Amino acid sequence: MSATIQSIEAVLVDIPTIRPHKLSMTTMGVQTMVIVRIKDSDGLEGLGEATTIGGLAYGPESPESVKLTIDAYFKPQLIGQAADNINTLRVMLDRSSRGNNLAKSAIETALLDLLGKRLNRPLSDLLGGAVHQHIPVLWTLASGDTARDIDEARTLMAAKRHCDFKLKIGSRPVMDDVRHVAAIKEAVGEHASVRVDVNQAWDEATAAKGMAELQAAGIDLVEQPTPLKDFAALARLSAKFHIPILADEAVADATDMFNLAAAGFSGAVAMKIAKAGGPLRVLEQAAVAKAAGIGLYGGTMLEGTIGTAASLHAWSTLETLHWGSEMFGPLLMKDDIVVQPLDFHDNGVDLPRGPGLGVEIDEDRLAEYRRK
Ligand code: MUC
Ligand code: MG
Repeated sequence: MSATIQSIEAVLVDIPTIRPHKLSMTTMGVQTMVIVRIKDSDGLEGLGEATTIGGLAYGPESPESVKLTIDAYFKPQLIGQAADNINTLRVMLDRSSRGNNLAKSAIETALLDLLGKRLNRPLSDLLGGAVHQHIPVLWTLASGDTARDIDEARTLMAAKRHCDFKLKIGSRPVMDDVRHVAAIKEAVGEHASVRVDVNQAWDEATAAKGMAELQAAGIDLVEQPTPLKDFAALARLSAKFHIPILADEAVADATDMFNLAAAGFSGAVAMKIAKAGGPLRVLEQAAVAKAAGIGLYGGTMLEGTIGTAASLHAWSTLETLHWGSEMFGPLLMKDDIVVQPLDFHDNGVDLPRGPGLGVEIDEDRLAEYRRK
């Protein structure tokens, strides 16, 4: 008889960021993770993480609501079930609960980690096997200050920690943002790829003006310039400019990807396990994007090491990540809650080895940062 699910715990963990992280909708000084621990009847444990940005500023699930969803709704359904048939458990959760993809992602990740530990195989093996062991990772410059961003970029380039940068814009008038971006592009030079993330802050007319200016300044990619539900605007803008658009908030899962492509969008997609509902679900989205000729990019919700490792296992199975990844979340936090942090070097990060996620909790530091 296979092992059954014995206990599920969802823990809120607050870790300060290394500097303020300024997005168009909020400025972060702390990151809150929901760490999920699933134990089976053989005493094995699987880890998962659900993380968002700025409480409810980014999307409809907050860390607190994720914990409540897991405690009140998912846990009673999952306890006592066979732990190793993840597809059956996911179908059960999808039938009983609409949406709540962040909470589902944490559960799916923890079940995959548990199965990997049981089989003594890395999570990427459960997804068909890793094609890559080292994933490129850019850095986001978002201090809100141009000179500070340039210093930060130069330090990271010199250390070969990152060679590409994403700039968070959209909270200031468009031409102020364009000047900020152009100054950074000028400072980092032609070999560094500079992209911007507007996080939905522009209307279509402002986006058209902004994209023309950013294209002239040598910027490589414009992420989510317009509101998430306006697929027609994204499609029109993608037809109008050479500079490609990266769809982020607009596309959570495979269905969104299909609908955006069917609306005439061309460009790229920021895949995130949190938006899609887990590593298995995000790879369904990747397949739709690939079929539609949309470029792939490994996106983050600024997860800590557990969520980042889960994402890396998914990205490692894809032949091509056209725009690399942004899996730097653990580096934005002042501390970590795992024993062995991820190895960031040579403008990327290594896929962790070891069974499941390849990540182990540091109980002392978890105790220090868990919400009291
Ligand atoms: C987003 O919208 O892309 C990812 C990197 C970063 O700095 O913010 C996030 C969210
Ligand atoms: Mg984004």
